[in-house]
Amino acid sequence: MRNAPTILHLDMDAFFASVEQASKPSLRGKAVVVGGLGPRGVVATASYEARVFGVHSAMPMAQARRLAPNAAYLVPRFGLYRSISEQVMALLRELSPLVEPLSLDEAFVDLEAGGTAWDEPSARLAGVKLRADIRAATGLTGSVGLAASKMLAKIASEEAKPDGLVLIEPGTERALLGPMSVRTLPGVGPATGDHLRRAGITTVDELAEAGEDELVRLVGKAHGHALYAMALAQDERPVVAERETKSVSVEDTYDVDIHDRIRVGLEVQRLADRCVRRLRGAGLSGRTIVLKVRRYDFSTLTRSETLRGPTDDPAVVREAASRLLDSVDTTGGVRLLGVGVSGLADYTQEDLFAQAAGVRADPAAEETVAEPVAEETPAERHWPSGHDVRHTEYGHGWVQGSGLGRVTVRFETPDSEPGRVRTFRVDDPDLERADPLPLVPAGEAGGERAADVRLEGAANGVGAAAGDVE
Ligand code: TTP
Ligand code: MG
Ligand code: MG
Repeated sequence: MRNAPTILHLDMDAFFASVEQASKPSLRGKAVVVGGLGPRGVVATASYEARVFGVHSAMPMAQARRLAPNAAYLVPRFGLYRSISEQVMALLRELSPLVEPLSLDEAFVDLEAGGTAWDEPSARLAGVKLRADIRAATGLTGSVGLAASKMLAKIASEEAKPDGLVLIEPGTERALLGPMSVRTLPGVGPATGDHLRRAGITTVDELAEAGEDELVRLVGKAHGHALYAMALAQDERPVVAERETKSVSVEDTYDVDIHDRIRVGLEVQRLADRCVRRLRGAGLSGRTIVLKVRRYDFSTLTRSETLRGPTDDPAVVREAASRLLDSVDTTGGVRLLGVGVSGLADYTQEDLFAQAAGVRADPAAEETVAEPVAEETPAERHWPSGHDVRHTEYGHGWVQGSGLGRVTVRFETPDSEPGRVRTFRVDDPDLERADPLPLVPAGEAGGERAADVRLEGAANGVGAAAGDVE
């Protein structure tokens, strides 16, 4: 492991909800919940103001509404979140060529590889400057962790939340991790946590004391070794810019076309298992399950389904693959079948024991992202809560709610004062859907990019003073 805290982990704070607050002045400082508003909708995220009431990601929306009846409830705007994410990732790439995005709002950066930092003061300064740059470019806050390994950098950014920076000095890792819950470690989800607790292990120190052999006995060979290394704060994983492997897949061509539907189903199950063995062998998991079918006439089609989180659970992949098969007509016979997994991630992100035992860690993890809209009224479909609109007379606004033939709009923009609300008929010809406005007006973005923070200062030791910022 390196001896300077030059691995940076960034994670944006309450990302979707913060974007909504930045674009809607009337929601700043308020409880905001973003997610599926349909009957089976779940919370994607909640603003920190809403978390006070106990609302959190993956919670059924109905439960969130009971806990925080006065919060603003909004439908996600993925296109906007993706564009903000690209702005943030571009700032990270200014720091180093080695940027490893984990999701829209999260990435590792190897500052040393970029020549941006080489010791504690320069690393801290880079983190401070990055947070200021992100704020200037997007108006949003992100939390930064700095450490000598990926695992600790991620733990540090979690500790820093919200809107903070935490640097873990090399050499202090074990003392810091020791009293923490085993759940702090990557890959230790609720199921592994419970399993370890029944064996009398709740803290990282207790994990280390249990010893490698005992951990292997408890959670299996691969996971036991990994768990023990993590307990000792050993993590040598490098930051990798692009994954060389984009997907893992297996396929079989049949000498004789298969006609029997049951046989096709069994083949798909077998391929799913083989694909998962390969996936696990590479230490990966993935979010998107792909089924490939070549029919008797050589027409080839692929069907895919994206899960809420990455998996390497054979049962989950098998089920997804057979759901996909349900939508394919194979009556004329099948020449080739394939199952693949893409959208790859390190498999330690999931619950290790749940995978090992074939237990489902989190039922929501297998739910598809698609939101059922069947029970929404046509008005709600056309005027989704939170989406932007434009009125010929009143200008730019967003949908606060709709129903009973009416749509309520609040007229405000990211750089205006909180605006006022007006109600229209859903078919008002003066009202139309609009694209989101930039969160920071063009021209201002980046205008005040951390001018007062100079990286060169770090080399002279001056930069260490920046540590007081946090
Ligand atoms: P997170 O970074 O896990 O959460 P967050 O940014 O909302 O809050 P914080 O990091 O401050 O704790 O996820 C990033 C975004 O991903 C989140 O804003 C919404 C989305 N998301 C989901 O859609 N479903 C989920 O279950 C989770 C965890 C996140
Ligand atoms: Mg986040
Ligand atoms: Mg995140």
